[in-house]
Amino acid sequence: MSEFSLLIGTKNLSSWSLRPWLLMKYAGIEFDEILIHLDQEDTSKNILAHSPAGKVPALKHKGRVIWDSLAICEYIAELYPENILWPADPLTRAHARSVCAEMHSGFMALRNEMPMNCQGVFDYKDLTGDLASDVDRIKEIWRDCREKYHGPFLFGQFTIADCMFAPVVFRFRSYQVAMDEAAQQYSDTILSLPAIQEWLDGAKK
Ligand SMILES: N[C@@H](CCC(=O)N[C@@H](CS)C(=O)NCC(=O)O)C(=O)O
Repeated sequence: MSEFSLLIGTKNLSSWSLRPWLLMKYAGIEFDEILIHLDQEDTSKNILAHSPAGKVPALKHKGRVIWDSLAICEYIAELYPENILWPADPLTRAHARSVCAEMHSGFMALRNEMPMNCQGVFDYKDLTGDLASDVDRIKEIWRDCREKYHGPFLFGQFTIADCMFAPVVFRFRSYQVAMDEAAQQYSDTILSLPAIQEWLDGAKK
């Protein structure tokens, strides 16, 4: 049994769970997985047995619970500073935190109209209104970050920002969103990660 237990939801669907899961896998931190099946009658009860917030993900460590994807990522980054999970330069780190916060608190149209379904492939639909704005803004973030910090990840090396946007890569793939070169290259970078392939294998089960 490892010192960390990460409570996650159904891998095919749980975009918030993917974020800290990917961070811990990428950083090589061992953890036990507690899988909760979402959209079941007892989902809420099963989550509440571990976490007072009643949502996944949640991290159990040293008898305490840390909930919310971003709080878990911050905690892991603090515990393992040598893994440099945020950019080292303060201004670059502030930029990374800005795009993470933007993802964490925004893009409601994308979340509502393109829910993550890792395995799903859906008909292309014309993007209009708020959904089109969300998709354009995400592509702009990816293009801008990869140009400024020279890729292959958003801030050069892999950081928490890549965890925040990894579920969007699955969404763009499933809903066949038209990609510019930067978005395509960034998506390929994320999809080629062994941890992402491991998550996809789990999503098939
Ligand atoms: N802001 C939260 C969102 C967590 C969240 O909405 N999780 C969903 C699954 S992706 C959930 O727990 N749904 C189960 C339910 O509401 O019963 C975070 O970042 O962790």
